[in-house]
Amino acid sequence: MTITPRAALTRSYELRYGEAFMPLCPELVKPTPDTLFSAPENGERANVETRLSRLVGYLTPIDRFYVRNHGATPRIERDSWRLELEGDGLKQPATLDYDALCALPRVSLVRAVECAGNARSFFKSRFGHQAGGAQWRTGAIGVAEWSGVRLRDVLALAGVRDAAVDILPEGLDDVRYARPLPIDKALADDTLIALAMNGEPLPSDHGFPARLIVSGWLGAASVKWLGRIEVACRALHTHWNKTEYTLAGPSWPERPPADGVPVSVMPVMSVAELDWPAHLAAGRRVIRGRAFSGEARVARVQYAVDHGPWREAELGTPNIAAAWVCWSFIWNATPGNHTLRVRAVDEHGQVQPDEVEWNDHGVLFNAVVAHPLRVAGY
Ligand SMILES: Nc1nc2c(c(=O)[nH]1)N[C@H]1C(S)=C(S)[C@@H](COP(=O)(O)O)O[C@H]1N2
Ligand SMILES: [Mo]
Repeated sequence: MTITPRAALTRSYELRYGEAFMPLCPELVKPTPDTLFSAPENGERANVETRLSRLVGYLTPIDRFYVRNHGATPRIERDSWRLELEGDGLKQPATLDYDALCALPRVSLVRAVECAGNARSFFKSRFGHQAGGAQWRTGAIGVAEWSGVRLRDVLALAGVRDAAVDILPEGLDDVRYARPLPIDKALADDTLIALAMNGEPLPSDHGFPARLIVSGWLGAASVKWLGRIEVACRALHTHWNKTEYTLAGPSWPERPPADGVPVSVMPVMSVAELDWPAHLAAGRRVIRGRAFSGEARVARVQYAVDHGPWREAELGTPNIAAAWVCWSFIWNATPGNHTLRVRAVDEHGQVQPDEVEWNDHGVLFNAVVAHPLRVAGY
């Protein structure tokens, strides 16, 4: 299989965007101008978060969808790409090319991908010290329409044994990123191998030619640049379910060989489509945002400005489970400094808490935050 050196790609973007084009993130292929993205502190070199104030429409456009990579984006040729299926959980191994995937029934789903570490930077503001990893604000989430094939249909080509326990999807990036997934979730109706995003072939940074989409789970489950899937009749462990993407620390149990509880479903959470701090002009403003909750649908969103009462925000359409819902309210902005609090409640009654417990890797922060609003005078 051919993997083009990244330098060659950067050059083609330079041609397209001109010499003056300065990417925020040199390890990525798509342009990441700082008008659309910000780079989290401690975020290595290949991570950019969405500026939520630049969202338009229900879906996150590709040009502003956050990227979380453990290394540089690899460039993979579609024609020489292969997906290897192997392991004692399969009746026989199989090798598929791109056309073999395309021949399977097509499925399109609107789904969120959210990093388990989204909002990690708030651990520092609450506890006084940083939790390990990229210091995301709240922009490590996006919602796209993913089209592809069911992982179940792909695995069926090799035959899954009843005794199968875990699968290990592996990426073709330098680090060979690979996080195990329980077989039940792997075989779920809405677990996909995506080949397209928002109607376009998957962009390189988002996993071209094929990536997993694991609905409602942490982004780390949705392995990009898929090259191999092992299916095993035993529990599988890698760095990414043992010592990263776990709830670990004094308040959490160890689950040997993991240092804590491996993260699966994402919690209920809301974000405002505002800069941090937000700068607004005084007068009647529409304040907007998004709310989401793992595999569930959001039922209500409430907001409070300064020390005012909680009020109901208006929810938009669509409201898709395991994606998000747009919310809004009208606020009469008066000059000065204000704070906005927002909390979402999902269809199962899960509500954003006021506080979360510390965890060492800084995952699953979903507490209500006080968003600073600066309103200029008339
Ligand atoms: N092969 C591979 N897949 C990966 C990663 C990676 O570094 N390598 N990062 C994971 C993490 S931690 C997240 S949050 C999502 C991010 O998806 P995105 O970059 O398309 O937004 O991809 C996941 N899949
Ligand atoms: Mo992530």
